[in-house]
Amino acid sequence: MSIRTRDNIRNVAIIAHVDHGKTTLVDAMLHQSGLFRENEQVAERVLDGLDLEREKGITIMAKNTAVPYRGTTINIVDTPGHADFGGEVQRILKMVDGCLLLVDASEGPLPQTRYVLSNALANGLSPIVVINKIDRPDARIAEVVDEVLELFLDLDASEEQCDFPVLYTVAKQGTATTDLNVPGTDLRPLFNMILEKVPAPTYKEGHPLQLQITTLDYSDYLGRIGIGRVTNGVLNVGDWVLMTEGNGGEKAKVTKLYGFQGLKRNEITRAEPGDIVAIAGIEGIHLGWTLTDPETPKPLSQLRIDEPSLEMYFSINTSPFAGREGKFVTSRQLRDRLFKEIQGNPSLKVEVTESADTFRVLGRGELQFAILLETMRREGFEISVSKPRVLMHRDENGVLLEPWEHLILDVPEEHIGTITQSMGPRKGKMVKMVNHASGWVRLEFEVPMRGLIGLRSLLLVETRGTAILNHIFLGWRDYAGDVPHRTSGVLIADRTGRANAYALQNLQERGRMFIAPGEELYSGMVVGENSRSGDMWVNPSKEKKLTNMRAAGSDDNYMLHPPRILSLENSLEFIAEDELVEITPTALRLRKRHLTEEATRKALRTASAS
Ligand SMILES: Nc1nc2c(ncn2[C@@H]2O[C@H](COP(=O)(O)OP(=O)(O)OP(=O)(O)O)[C@@H](O)[C@H]2O)c(=O)[nH]1
Ligand SMILES: [Mg+2]
Repeated sequence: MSIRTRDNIRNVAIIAHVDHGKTTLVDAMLHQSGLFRENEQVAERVLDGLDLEREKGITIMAKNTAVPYRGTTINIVDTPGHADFGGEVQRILKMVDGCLLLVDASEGPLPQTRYVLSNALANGLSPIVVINKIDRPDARIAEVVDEVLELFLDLDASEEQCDFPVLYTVAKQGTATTDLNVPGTDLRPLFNMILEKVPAPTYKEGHPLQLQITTLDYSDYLGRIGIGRVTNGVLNVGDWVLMTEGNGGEKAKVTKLYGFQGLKRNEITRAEPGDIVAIAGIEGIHLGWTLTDPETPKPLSQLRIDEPSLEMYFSINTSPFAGREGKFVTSRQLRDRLFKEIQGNPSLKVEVTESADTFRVLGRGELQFAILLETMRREGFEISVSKPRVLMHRDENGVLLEPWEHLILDVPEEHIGTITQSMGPRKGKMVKMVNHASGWVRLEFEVPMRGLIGLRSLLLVETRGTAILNHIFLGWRDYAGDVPHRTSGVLIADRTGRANAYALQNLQERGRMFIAPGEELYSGMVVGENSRSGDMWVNPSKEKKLTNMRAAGSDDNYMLHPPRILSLENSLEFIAEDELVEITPTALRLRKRHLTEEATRKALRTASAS
């Protein structure tokens, strides 16, 4: 079979560490390709279309788009930069023939840069290096280019890969240049570089169909959608295909096929080699499966999906306030929602448990869980969840292993001492320290994943908001021993009632309160953090004794500290093993698993006896 090339197509992925400007660059590419009308209003970072993506300013799901340039279709895949979504990048790279490796001109390569680059190199891609944000006053362009080269060498890139082309960009202004002495005026140098350096797709003439599903999407209207690239062969609407992972598989008829153009998906009737397409209407379509010819099946090699490293238990809301604030409160609804989630989100796993009300959810990181929970509460769910727990396993010799992470911390010099002190009990080992001679240092640690839980909030306090934390999965290594979690106890409401200022004024001497006067409480609800260790059951609705002299509360001036409001992520980090976060569309409450002091004590006794 002779090899053919589709000269008028380029398939390229944009990869980088979180926030280095991928989505902004795609924005500019879309704008400059003439896809939008002159006066069309287009949102900034338009591809980050999910509500949570816009609010958090991060990309959660990879997205496909395509722009025309000088008679060529450039298919672009924007990928998420956050480590929790790294698995997605790994698969996306199977769809493309080249990639843009973006690096922030000031931050330089960070852990996720390393991760995405190593995956690109492993797929045999020769990245184009894009040094972005060269407009930053603290840009250190030449140094960053050197650091990128070092990273390539460190990752055993081939000579050809190390000889990468470099572009300098300001994605925000939509400019690129190959020469720092000549300021960019638009993105033409980038488009030209893509045409020149990214190989056009090739295929074997006459080869049977091969199309591997590398991302999934879901729409209420179309159901499950599989996205992938035609590697070989042709796919027509109406064709019967075999969907297979290797041996066996199922036959299916392709009824709906879409191509990408700008932000739209257009219905098409035929897809050819090199095309990236979306397929709807096949219920059982699976990630990683190849769609191939039923007569001469030629499945592509299997996709590797990173194993989950965290588990959490999701249950229906069992607090006394259950059903007050949400629309979806039954275990059936929770179950259906979770199983629908894994249809489009392969990096999560859901398992049933002995209790019909509780599901075990496995994933890659806390952010991933927080995003799912936030999405669900907005849809109207009430859920209670346990503390995320790091998974461990034993190797073939019975040695206990746990996930370790590579942590990079950028902080002002004066905080080195505080940081090393915080890392000790968390079993972090410093492996590198670089002084940028700018007053800032970069500290690198290897630390068990358990030691990272709660670290971000702690360091932000200790370094007065300056610390920048980045981490990435390192591998399964020996169990590091005990890592202390929260050392303080909590204050817990001992009865149902309404918090009042008089009671809170007294309680705030014992710790930091999470609630304000007027808030409704139930027995077992966590209302504050105890400044000492150990839990304390308290009465936040205790009324002031009425005296003959004047009515209670009327003209008292209470000096209350503002309550500490925990975000969802903070709540997940904060709770202890015997506590839960109650999540409803309008409230986040912390609670004890058992709602009375007696039951909590009893559970503790049973646990320590067993
Ligand atoms: N100064 C400056 N800021 C930029 C530039 N490009 C992007 N930014 C800003 O950097 C931030 C992150 O940009 P995004 O495009 O969301 O980054 P991303 O790489 O898509 O982030 P994730 O998808 O979450 O990994 C935004 O606030 C952008 O406005 C640039 O060239 N110069
Ligand atoms: Mg993005």
